[in-house]
Amino acid sequence: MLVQDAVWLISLMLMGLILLVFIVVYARSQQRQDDYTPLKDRAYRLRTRFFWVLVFTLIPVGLYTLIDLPYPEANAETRVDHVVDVVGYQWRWELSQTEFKAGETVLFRVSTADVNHGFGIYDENLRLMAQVQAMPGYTNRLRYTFDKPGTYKALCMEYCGTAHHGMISDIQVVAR
Ligand SMILES: [Cu+2]
Repeated sequence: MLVQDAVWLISLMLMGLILLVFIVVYARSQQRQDDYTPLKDRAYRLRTRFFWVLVFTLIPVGLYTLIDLPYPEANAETRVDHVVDVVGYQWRWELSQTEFKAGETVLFRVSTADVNHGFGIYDENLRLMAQVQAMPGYTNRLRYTFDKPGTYKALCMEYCGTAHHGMISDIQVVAR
């Protein structure tokens, strides 16, 4: 398990705990010290409270499943056609592979040999298709599927010195 995943899980659990405290406080706030309410009314009240607890529990769970986190499968190394190592240098990219077939999914493992760079994949019209930060000491993963054939470009997206603009690598995607 990655450190980020563990931190995310712990954060979720803490958020859940805080939510639980809120629910308990809310439920208790309705209580009276000397309660002479008939039993059937109390049972009804309990049912109402139970309903709200359920709603407040289900809303976050529902939202969590609905939210589409960016690059959801970036960390999985399965179901990719190629795993490509990318290293940024002042001022060039080194890719272990630069030719792919259309429709192939590539997992880029991006790092840098010196300073921070930004690894951006652009299509033929220089439209940004995917990007990830290149950081010293880290390997950031970027999963991208090349849908159309053409000459893509890898550009640096983080100003990294005088020849930053020259960090261009071609990525060839040929038709199947
Ligand atoms: Cu750079």
